[in-house]
Amino acid sequence: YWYHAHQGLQTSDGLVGPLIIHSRDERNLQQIQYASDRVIMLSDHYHDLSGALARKYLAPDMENAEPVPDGALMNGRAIRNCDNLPHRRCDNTTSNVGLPTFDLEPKRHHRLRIINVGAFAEFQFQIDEHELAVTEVDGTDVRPISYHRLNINPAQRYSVIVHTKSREKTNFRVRARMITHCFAEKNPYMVATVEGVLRHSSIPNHELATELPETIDWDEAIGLECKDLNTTELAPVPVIAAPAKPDSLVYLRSNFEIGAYRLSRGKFNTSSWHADVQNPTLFRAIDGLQASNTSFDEAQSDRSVFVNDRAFYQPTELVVQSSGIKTIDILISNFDDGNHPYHLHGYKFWVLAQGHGYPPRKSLDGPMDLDNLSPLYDSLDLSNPLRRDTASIEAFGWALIRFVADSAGAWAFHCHTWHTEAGLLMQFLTRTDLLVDSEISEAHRGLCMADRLDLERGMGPKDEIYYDEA
Ligand SMILES: [Cu+2]
Repeated sequence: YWYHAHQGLQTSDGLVGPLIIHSRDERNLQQIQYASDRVIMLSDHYHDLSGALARKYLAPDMENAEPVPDGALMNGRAIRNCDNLPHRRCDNTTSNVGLPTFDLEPKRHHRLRIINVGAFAEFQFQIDEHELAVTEVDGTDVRPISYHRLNINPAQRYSVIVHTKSREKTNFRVRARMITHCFAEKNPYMVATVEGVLRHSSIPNHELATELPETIDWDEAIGLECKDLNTTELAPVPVIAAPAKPDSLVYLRSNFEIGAYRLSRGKFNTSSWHADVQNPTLFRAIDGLQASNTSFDEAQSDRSVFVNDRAFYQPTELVVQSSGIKTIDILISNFDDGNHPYHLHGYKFWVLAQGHGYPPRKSLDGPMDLDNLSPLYDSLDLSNPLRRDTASIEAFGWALIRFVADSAGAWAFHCHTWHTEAGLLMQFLTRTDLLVDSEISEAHRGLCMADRLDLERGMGPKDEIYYDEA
């Protein structure tokens, strides 16, 4: 796992770090035993702070042209030649700081935990002349499958096992390339690949490598499309079958639309999220449930999992409410030309199916319900699908995911990129039967009663600031 800021895109400014939780059962769940355990964080890197970039990104006529990174970092490190950045305050006197360097004992297996902590770019990661056996996906241990290159989208995590076989060489190039085809514009200052060095070395060496070794790249074509690694072959350990049927299917059309003032905003169905910093949905829900406020009554819907548009203002707060333990399917169709790594807070979901175009269904103009989608549902293999918390929907693609809503809270479901700031977020308000007995601490209430301007510091810009520009 990893921790990061969730106010605006402060993640992009470096407020991130790994959070590694060791299972007591790790030695059994991981099917290749390893001698060492390392973290490699990959990140796109912007030479401007997220606040300035977000203001420009969300301005009129930008049509969702996301900020294009200036470079990439491996564990926060990369070397740039300042001669190529004449417009920046930058000099080459610190260019001897060393490359990202990983010393691994020879003739052993080693676990590398790859985390994409960036704001937008998908990476393709590789170590020359070393296969990567994937053994963990977003905290789920899986049976090892080897890849030459690993595609990883923002917020996703993969563990890979590498074997430091004895060879004539000891130093190998580690490459992490951003897939630049998904960038909206050309950035003439961008360096799309960050490179490091893997050293087979049995003695700890505190000197970082300063030169990139000439080692052999894989000869397959490099990836150009932004989409998830094909994970259908990855089988979790232990086996957990998905529930046979959902209690409810939530269909989300994910899209960017240009609205008033020529502002392009991300939408789930007809909703584009705007947080009310002083009145979080969770507080309103707990207070409302405790006061038996009828706007939280399930009786307002004939379904046990429903969009609560009485307690929440649907155009800016799409909240799906449920009580008791419910199995919820989310079918997302992506109607734009960008890739979206969707992340669900608080739960892991089963990735049941992903595809391009529309999901298979009986009637092309029929509703997106279980009956019309029976060709899709009949084709699912529920025996042991991959469980993860961040799955991408490729451009003009779709995905079907399933989770068991058994934990009380207001859980965000959002695209883990700049698009969150454009409104591509909704929430699942789950286990209202337990939430009614929850308590909000005075400290939490006090935090939300702070001055609105203070609370909004670091958040993305509001639409209102653009009205004069439009
Ligand atoms: Cu997105």
